[in-house]
Amino acid sequence: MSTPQVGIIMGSQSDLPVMQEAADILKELGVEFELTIVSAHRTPHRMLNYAEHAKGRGLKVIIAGAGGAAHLPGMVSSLTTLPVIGVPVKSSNSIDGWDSILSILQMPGGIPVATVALNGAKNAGILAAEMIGAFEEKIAINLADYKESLKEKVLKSVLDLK
Ligand code: RP5
Repeated sequence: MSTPQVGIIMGSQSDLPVMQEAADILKELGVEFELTIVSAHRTPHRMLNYAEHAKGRGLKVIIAGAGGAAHLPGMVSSLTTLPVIGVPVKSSNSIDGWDSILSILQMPGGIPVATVALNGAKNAGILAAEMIGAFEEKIAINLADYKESLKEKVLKSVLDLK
């Protein structure tokens, strides 16, 4: 197994059912990844260490998921020059999901987090693969095949309706 290119992190094990979708699509697209739990509030030093060493360890993109007062993606972005994709999670401590979305989305100027939809870990995985695919033709080809399969599914459902 080669060096992971994408780091998937989440604030709690309770985020895993959502964040697993990022891992699944990265696997399907042939992108090496690692997955672990890093809590901004409960393990702040671990977060600092993860973010500061991510680039040096060879990661190219970080996907960070959290719910409620979701500070993990933004704080990680503040500590690295790697692109950070944020996944708002509708967690048990989230009122209705908007708290997670806005905590991740409304970043101050200079510290971007590319925020996907609520529980949108699958798209986070695809977006990370697209960033890698901009420089690696093999991954770009896998993405093109994936998007072709989406098109074929729709066209099949059109035919099934007839
Ligand atoms: C956030 O609080 C985590 O990312 C999770 O979405 C939420 C709830 O965490 P647990 O109380 O389930 O560990 O920091």
